[in-house]
Amino acid sequence: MAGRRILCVGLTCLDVISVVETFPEEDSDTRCISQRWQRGGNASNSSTVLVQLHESCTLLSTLAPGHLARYLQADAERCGVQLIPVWVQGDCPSSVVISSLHTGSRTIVHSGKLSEVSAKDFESIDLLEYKWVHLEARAGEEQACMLRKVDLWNKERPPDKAVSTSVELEKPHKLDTYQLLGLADVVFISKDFAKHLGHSCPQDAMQGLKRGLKSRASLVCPWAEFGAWALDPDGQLIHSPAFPPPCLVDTLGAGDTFIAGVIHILSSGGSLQEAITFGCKLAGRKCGTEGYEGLARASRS
Ligand SMILES: Nc1ncnc2c1ncn2[C@@H]1O[C@H](COP(=O)(O)OP(=O)(O)O)[C@@H](O)[C@H]1O
Ligand SMILES: *[C@@H]1O[C@H](CO)[C@@H](O)[C@H](O)[C@H]1NC(C)=O
Ligand SMILES: CC(=O)N[C@H]1CO[C@H](CO)[C@@H](O)[C@@H]1O
Repeated sequence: MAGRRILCVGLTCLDVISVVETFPEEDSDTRCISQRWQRGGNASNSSTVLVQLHESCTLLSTLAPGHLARYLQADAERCGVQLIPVWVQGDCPSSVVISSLHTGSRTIVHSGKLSEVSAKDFESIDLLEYKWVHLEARAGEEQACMLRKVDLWNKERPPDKAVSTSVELEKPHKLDTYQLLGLADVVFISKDFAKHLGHSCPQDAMQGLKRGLKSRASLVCPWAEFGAWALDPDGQLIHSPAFPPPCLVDTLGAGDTFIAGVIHILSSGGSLQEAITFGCKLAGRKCGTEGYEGLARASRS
């Protein structure tokens, strides 16, 4: 089947970002320079980037009915992301961000919280439509079931119908997500996650985690301005340098952009070395612009 899709499972939230000259004093009354509303969340951000790379992308997220959900759905539609809501009770997650130009600080206040997409919600997905399933690790037990389901599904299909899986492990305090390490074809681990496990460099993290992977899985570890490291299915360590933009503008969401770039290349048959190099180029380009404008022009070569 032509044009199989990529499915991302994770959080969709609203970020309201007010840019101020200097951080306000408590109990004062000031104006900001600019304010923007953004659909955020890691899986949500990666979906936005995947669509720019001309992938058909579906985002499966929990939402609570109300005006925030309406905004998030409209924004996904505007960006070409097919958002499939799992309706639950509660308040959609949102964040108020005060971004100070003077110091570069970002002060963030979170609100709202919803239950996570469950294995049962995942049952509604017709895997025939997909070539790749990416999970933002948030609910270990439930997501382990999803990955096992894809594995079973693959065993009953010819290889050209197989669905690949990836997972991003990045919240060190969510210990139950550690089990996902051994269940996906590609595992992304963030610098924070690696450091939390006591690894001070990506090479150590790879060495320490490789025994937990499933057979012929890959491990990918982006490390900010140092680029990214990875272990390929044969256990070879590979590296791509970072590609810093002429001027650093906005590094928020660089990790989500990197992941989208890697999935894009791997899901169209590229090698892991090509994938992490492309991911670093795309993320570097992202760091040179506000938001995700113009990413698609990043070249693959
Ligand atoms: N300062 C930077 N200069 C160039 N590239 C960067 C920079 N910061 C991040 N990147 C790119 O983004 C990728 C992801 O960076 P990372 O720090 O892991 O993201 P995040 O901060 O979103 O978790 C890196 O592998 C690198 O390619
Ligand atoms: C999502 O992307 C936006 C735009 O770049 C960014 O401001 C936000 O921090 C990102 N969210 C996450 C969770 O990384
Ligand atoms: C909401 C959320 O999980 N945000 C995370 C997205 O990813 C970056 C790093 O990759 C984390 O620092 C954020 O906490």
